[in-house]
Amino acid sequence: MSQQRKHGPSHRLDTIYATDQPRQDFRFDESVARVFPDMIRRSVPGYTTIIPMIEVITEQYVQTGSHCYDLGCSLGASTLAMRHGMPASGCTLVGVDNSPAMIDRCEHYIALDDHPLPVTLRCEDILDTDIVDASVSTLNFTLQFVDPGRRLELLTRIAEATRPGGVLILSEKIRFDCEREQETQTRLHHEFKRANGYSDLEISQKRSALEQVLIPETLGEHTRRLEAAGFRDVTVWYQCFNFVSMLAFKPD
Ligand code: GEK
Repeated sequence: MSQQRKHGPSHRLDTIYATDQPRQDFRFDESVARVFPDMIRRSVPGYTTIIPMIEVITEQYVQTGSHCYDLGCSLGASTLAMRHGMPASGCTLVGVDNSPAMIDRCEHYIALDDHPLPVTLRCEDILDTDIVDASVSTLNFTLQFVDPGRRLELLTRIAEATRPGGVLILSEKIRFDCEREQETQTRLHHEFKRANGYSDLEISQKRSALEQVLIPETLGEHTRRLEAAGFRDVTVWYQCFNFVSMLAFKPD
């Protein structure tokens, strides 16, 4: 049975692109923040697997007395996963997002969660935010929205601030050098969205809204830049269609 029939239309909150509208760049505003959990779950293959794994990975690499960062935290799904992988005291957890609508709602979700570790939320650009003495940092589908010309600078700052043995969790939509693979993976991603109840109109309007805003790169480009930034042993731990999650380690 398709996801569409299983869940039924009444469970769909994200109808932002359901009606024909003039093209506008996608923005993380109030209307997106309101439906975000539904939007990301139905749009990003593997998101619902990646989130709980961020807890598992954080638990493995968090270091006593260090700081952990969720960069581009949205409503805090990845922040809460990190929190649950961290000890109750001795470390700090910081979530950063430059969308006020996201941070406002994120505060709410953090308050509803019962883990004792305090979370600091910053409404800031991740390009400007302070990053110090880190063990685990997460960019869960955020780097893709950063100006490609500034990605190396950001990753270098993260690598320099990361303790030896620490890790960056980097999840991204990717593109492929091989035209056939690009076409196959894109088609399968669109089928995933269709199976989750998005119409062809919604898929095509969202695609064009994201065109100038979400700039995907190849796995090779990501690996080379992570290494240039000071990370080593870049490891793809998850892939579903054109969505991947990598680990990048700060050498001992
Ligand atoms: C999750 N990690 O649920 N500075 C700060 N925030 C930014 C910037 C920037 N320069 N650019 C984009 N953002 C989350 C999902 S969503 C992914 C992350 C998606 C923020 C933006 O406001 C949005 O909240 C988030 O990055 C990306 O696991 O929508 O595909």
